[in-house]
Amino acid sequence: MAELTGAVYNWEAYLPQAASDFIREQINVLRIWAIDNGILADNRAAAGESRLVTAAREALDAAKNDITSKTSSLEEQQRDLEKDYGADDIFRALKGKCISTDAGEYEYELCWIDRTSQKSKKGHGNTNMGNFVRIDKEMADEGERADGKSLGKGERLVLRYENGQGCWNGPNRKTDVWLTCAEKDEVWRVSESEKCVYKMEVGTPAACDAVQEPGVRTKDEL
Ligand code: MAN
Repeated sequence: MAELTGAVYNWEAYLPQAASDFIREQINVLRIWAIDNGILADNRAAAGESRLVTAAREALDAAKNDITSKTSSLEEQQRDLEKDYGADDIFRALKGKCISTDAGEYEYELCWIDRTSQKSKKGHGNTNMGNFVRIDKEMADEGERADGKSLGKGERLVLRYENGQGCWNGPNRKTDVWLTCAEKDEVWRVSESEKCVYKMEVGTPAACDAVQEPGVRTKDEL
């Protein structure tokens, strides 16, 4: 038994915390069962506590840890459910994905439903341009462009990213991410209308269902 326990404890060093807690709990359950059934002697350990009590206490601690970690994962899931992922949760699938574009001194990155950032190409680090807060709709009124990458005219989804890194002598950085229907996810251009207030123009298939416009076919028509 001692040899077996030793082997299992060595294994534990290589396991993630949850797996090692699980194994320890199972060993304690087995130990309690073995003592109850007279297979293992209920010797007193150094602290004067019987093995049965030690095992039961450890099993209780393991169960408490399990409750704590499950409760925090439940809270995380509940916070996630409260987030706005748009009509039909369309942006949920894009969560965690990022797209970026090169623009002079910087590379600009959009991480869907997460954050926007400005990355210095001269090694001056990353600047947070805002954290996702909500999805709005606004009217776009822009002319055609030769490359076809224009927001065009009509109602567009605008993702708001706020409370980014503080601007020297100014507000915290924020970004409005304007979306229009396109075949692939792509950051078309980034502008800074006022100091530290950014606008990203992005083409994405995620905007095709929500926005109907002449020339843009909906999924049903394809
Ligand atoms: C950096 C960049 C710019 C911004 C200035 C403000 O250079 O984030 O976009 O305008 O800081 O000081």
